Amino acid sequence: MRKNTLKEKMLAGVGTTNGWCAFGSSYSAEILGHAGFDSVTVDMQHGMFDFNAVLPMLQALSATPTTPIVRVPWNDTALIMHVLDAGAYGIICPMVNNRADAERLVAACRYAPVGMRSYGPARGLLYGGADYFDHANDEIIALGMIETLEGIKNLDDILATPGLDGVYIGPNDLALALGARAGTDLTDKRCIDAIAHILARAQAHKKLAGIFCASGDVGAIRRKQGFTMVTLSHEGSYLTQTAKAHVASALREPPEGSVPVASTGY
Ligand code: 3PY
Ligand code: MG
Repeated sequence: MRKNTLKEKMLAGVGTTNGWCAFGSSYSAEILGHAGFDSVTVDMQHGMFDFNAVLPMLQALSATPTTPIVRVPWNDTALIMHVLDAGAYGIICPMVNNRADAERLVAACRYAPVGMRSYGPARGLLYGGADYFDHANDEIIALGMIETLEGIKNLDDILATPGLDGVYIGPNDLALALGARAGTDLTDKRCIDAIAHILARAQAHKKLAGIFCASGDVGAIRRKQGFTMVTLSHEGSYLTQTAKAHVASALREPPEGSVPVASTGY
C-alpha cells in the first residue's frame, strides 16, 4: 500500500504543513496539492461543497505528492467510510467531546477487529494499491478535533482511545467555548493556556497533535511549540488576500522606471 507520508513524518516528530480546500474545485485542490504542503485537507464542514465534489478533488490530489485528508462535517460513520473508500488517507473529525465520540471515529476508520469499517475500498485500492486492505488500519490517520469545553474535560480519556492517532485543535471554536473571540488563540490567555494544555497532554500520551493556523507565520510558531501538523489558513483566505493586494497595487501610482516582470502571472 502507498505509504501515508504525512503520518510517517508526524510520528517521526517532523512539523508538517497542511493545506485546506474550501471551494469544492478539483483544479484548486490540484494547485494546493502541488504547492508543497505535506497534506491537503478537503474541508466538508465549512467548505462550500458535498461528496460529489469531494471525489474529483481526491482524484486531483492523487496526481500530486501530497497526502489527501478529509475533514468530515460531523462524526458520521457512513460519511467517514464513504470518503475513505473515495481515497482519503486520513480523517479530521470535528467536536470529539468524549471517549464514546473518539471510539465512534476510530470504529469508522478501521476494519475489524479494531473497528467496524465496511469493506468496499473502491478508490482506496486505486490510490493505495492492491494490498490496501492489509495495511489500511495502520496507514489511515484518524484525528479527533478538540474544540469544546467537554473535549478539554475528557481529553485524557479521548487521548487514551486505542486506534486514535491524535488530536487536532480548532482554535476558533475553542476560543468561543472559552468565552473568547475567534481569532484570539495567540492573544487571549484562556486560549493560550488551553492550547498548551492540549498539546502537553497529547505529547504525554504519545499521540499526534495538529492545529488550524490563520497564516504561515502562526504555523511557524505552532511548529516551534511542537505541533506536528499545522494547517496554514485556507484557500478562501488566500484568494481574498491576494485579490485585494492586486487591486491595491493596481490603484497605486506605478513604480518609477521599468517594472521587472518576474513571472507570467500564472
Ligand atoms: C476551528 O478553528 O474551530 C476550526 O474548526 C478550524 O477550521
Ligand atoms: Mg471548529
